Amino acid sequence: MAAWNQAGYGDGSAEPAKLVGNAYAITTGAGTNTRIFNLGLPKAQAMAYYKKTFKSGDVAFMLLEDVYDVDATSGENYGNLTFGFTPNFKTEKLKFGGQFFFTGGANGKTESNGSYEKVDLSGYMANAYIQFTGLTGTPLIGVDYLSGDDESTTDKVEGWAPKYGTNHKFYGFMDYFYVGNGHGGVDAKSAGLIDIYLQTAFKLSEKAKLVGHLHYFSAPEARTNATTGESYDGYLGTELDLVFNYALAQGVSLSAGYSQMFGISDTMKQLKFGDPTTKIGDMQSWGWLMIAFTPKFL
Ligand SMILES: [Ca+2]
Repeated sequence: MAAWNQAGYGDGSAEPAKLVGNAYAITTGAGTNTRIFNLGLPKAQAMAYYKKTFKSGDVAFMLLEDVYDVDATSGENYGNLTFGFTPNFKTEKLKFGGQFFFTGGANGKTESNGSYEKVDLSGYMANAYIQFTGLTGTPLIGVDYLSGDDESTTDKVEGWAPKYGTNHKFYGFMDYFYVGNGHGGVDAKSAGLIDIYLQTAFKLSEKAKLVGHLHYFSAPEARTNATTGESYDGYLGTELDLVFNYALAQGVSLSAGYSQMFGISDTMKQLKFGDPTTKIGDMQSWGWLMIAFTPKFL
């Protein structure tokens, strides 16, 4: 069986991984890369999902197991299991609920003298939110807690990381966390995240809507500076996301967004750069413009 892109990216660079026989062989072009689409590649995956809807809400349960090969030839593998549930409730003027997930098993492997040791993983996340649907702007207040890796236990990973690209939807549109570079480590090896947020949406007219999100970020785990030995944890920064939507015509809408990160702390710099004295610009912001055309064919 061949992977879809055996010939490479089309720009001459090698594709990061190829399916050979029953395993993804690792190629080493510019460096070892076992990732495609910036996702880890499980060899096998099992999932179970059950959702029960009732009059005043719903609750969903999910189980997900990922199994990875340790290499292309040995047949050995390691895996981890994620399970949890998502309850949601609503009344006439309120919505509230949360998410609770745990991942346990192995985060990866280390190799010495041709034998593999699995690295223990046990991380969790919890979310709780309440939305006042009867108020102007339908304000939603929530908190996300993602466990971070304890840097003092190097033989195991205690962090929790979102899987399979759901990252952009959460933890701010600027994607500071779990999307691009790590924060005190990558994915489950990061310092974790506490995100306290307020979400609002104002209908300005029949055609126009303004969405505003505010995030207050902090880190549950500390990271030690390699040079000074000083430890950094707690508050990271405050992000404001604004999105303006306008319906131009039937099936055509214009969206414009602006986001800014305020009050970046020494802890954020330690987590991002490994150095709290790093100088960065005062304005950490981005803006975007999008025209969406969604025709109805039937
Ligand atoms: Ca650890």
